[in-house]
Amino acid sequence: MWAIAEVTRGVQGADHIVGANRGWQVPADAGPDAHLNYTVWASKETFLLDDELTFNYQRNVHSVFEVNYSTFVNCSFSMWYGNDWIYNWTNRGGKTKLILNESRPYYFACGMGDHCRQGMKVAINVTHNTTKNSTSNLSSKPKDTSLASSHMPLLGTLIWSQLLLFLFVRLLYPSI
Ligand SMILES: [Cu+2]
Repeated sequence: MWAIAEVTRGVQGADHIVGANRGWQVPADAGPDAHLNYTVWASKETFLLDDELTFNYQRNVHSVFEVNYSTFVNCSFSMWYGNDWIYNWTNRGGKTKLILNESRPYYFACGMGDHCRQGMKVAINVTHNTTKNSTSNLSSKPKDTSLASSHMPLLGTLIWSQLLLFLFVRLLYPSI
């Protein structure tokens, strides 16, 4: 049952569109009324294993680089050198879709100009889906305990009556 749920989850993995309808751009370019903030966007999403992550952006204007944590924090990378970023996910068509197939934090940033420093970066944390398993455990547990508790008093009574009988016999016939 658990295995089936996991497989289904993999097939139906949610697609998270970075920045929703605002897409992937320099936050300030979306205008002050948009309040575009990728940290806020990510905090409202739940990223589960095998979900999809989609970046929609203006081609040749922006890029999608996967970086490590310190590079993410400092924006200390250059898209022209391959030693300070993990992977270049930039797609010429302006649409990057990737599958989050590892439960770990992921860090992405744009490598164009100072876009990263301007907040064009996003950190997401992918977790393994355990909610479904824990709820199924919760629903099966009361059934087990109710079954056990309904048998328990009967078993207890039997043991106690045997013990009392034994002690009674010992009292009457101490020589046995
Ligand atoms: Cu950019």
